[in-house]
Amino acid sequence: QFLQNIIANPTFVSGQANVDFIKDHQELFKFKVRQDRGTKILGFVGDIIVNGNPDVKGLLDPKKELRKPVLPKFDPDAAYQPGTKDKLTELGPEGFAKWLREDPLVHYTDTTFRDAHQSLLATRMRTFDMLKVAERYAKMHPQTFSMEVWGGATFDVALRFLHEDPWERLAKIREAVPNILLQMLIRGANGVGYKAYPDNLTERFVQQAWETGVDVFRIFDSLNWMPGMESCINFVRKKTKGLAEAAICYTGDILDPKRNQKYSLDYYLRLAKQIEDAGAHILCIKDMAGLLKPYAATELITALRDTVSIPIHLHTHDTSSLQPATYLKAVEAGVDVIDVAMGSLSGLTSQPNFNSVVEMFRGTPRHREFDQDSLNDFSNYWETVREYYYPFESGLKAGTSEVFQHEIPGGQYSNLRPQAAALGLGDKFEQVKKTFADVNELFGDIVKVTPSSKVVGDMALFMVSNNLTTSDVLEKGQTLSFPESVQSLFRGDIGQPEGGWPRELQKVILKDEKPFTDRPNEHLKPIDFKKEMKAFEAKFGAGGKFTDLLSYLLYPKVFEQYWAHLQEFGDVSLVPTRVFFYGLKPGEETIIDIARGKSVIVKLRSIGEVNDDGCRTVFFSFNGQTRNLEVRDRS
Ligand code: 3PY
Ligand code: ZN
Repeated sequence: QFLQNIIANPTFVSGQANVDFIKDHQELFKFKVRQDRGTKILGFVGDIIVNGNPDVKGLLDPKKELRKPVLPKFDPDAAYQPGTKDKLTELGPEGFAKWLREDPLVHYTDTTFRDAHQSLLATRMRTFDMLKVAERYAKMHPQTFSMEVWGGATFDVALRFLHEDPWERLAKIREAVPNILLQMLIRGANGVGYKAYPDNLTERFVQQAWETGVDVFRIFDSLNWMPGMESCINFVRKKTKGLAEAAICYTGDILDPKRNQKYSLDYYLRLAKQIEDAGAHILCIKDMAGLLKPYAATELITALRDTVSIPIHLHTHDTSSLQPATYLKAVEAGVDVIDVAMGSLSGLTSQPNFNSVVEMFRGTPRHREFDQDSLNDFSNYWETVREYYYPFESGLKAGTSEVFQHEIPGGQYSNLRPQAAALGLGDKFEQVKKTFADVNELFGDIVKVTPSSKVVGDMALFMVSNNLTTSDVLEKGQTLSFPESVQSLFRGDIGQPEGGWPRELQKVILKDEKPFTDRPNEHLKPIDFKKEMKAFEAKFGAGGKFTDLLSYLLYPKVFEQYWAHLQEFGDVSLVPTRVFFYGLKPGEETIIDIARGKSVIVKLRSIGEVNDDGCRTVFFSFNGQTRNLEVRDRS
């Protein structure tokens, strides 16, 4: 420990240690009491019992009953059947894409582990609940095209709120699912963040994601700006043997003369060709808000199949509840893969219902067979598990055609409401949605998806909080101080929209600052990984993992907090979800698998009164032995 303290000391690391170094730095003799895994986890459980999980504070329903989920049936001894992952290994990315384009049956991507919960439950689904069923799923449904399991908001949320390592999540899912393609969503030059990152950071990130388990990289740019996607497509081609799936984000309505001036069929076809020319193996139509209506899908997919020779993957959100019809038309028009979510995590702002969409095609030439009883088993499992996440539900009860007006992406909807509530605008959510549409018009009708959609949301909240109309913004703009994200958008930090930014508004927002129109990443210094690793180890201890370094470089503050939590409580992803969010009641017990083949049984006996030091004694039985813990009461 003494040596570790020395090599982690900033004075020592900077090479400025002199002969009095040890004398002057008495903190070098401060040793942390080493705690075993079980004790650390017990500390976490004790803290949740006394103080609650801050993530669900104020959102609890004391009457809520939580049932135990029933695991779907499977044969644990059965071998994994070969699936799309094996096909990719056999054919390579080019051969695989050709095979996919020619396969007559429709393929399915299951988004349950990523977009479904991002869009319904504020991205809070924990690795714990996924791992309970991942192997079962891979064994029961090997004909699935891919499982979307990573990227988008999950990276940030795993570290920030769930105190989990996203890389570990991916590695564990890969181990449980060796036969089906694993898919991630990457925001092009913005990686899994909300801003541009140096190119070499994105390159190493892509390489590491492939090595840890990602096969399909769905790449998009939040303004459909090709330069924001091209480098990422190249990184996938150069650094992996996986599939570069580049996406066009769908907005407006190609069949509505009022909405198809800018975002016309020709616009989409032109982009599709550019994407194919950039080297993508698969083209995705990413309908993030669920705006692609059924007859528009017929036109779009038919024309795309004639324009490009790569396979086409369709993604949508069922916010309006029309989207199964869109899938019907898209499949008729020859789309190759569609995105669906397990029944009980489908619909509304999530993807259409996997179980039901499969049935829609039964008896037709493009039907792909799935064991429906088993799909329903999985749906029942998720229905029970979903209840554990009730504080994160968005409150949307039924499909809404309002989405065709506000165009809020499904993945953003479940976050915008709490964001509005946090600003005291909870009862003005209707106005926020309407203002979201006004801001879009003000900004020149842009593509809205993370991160551009977040900026539109920030501006809408800013205007509603300050009682501003769009004309107020234009007239009084010089005296307003706009949210930082809005200034950044108009500066060009996340790229360029079709047709450029409205000039007058850009001037109002940026004042005297000059915008740029080239790739924002060109303005960023490349990362010196050797130097960064040295600094990382000086800060967090020797033997740093490269994946941790990447997490730190992407989200420095969030990683620091995650790291501190890890040191104090250990790997809390192993704690069952019910205990993670709600703790234990006196008399309740839980089993925690703290390592492979090693479990501890924790039972809460009672909680003491607050003592003079502001602590409570929590009385546990731990593997049958009495263990008392002093926990500071911060409530
Ligand atoms: C994300 O970027 O997280 C999205 O899901 C965009 O749709
Ligand atoms: Zn989505």
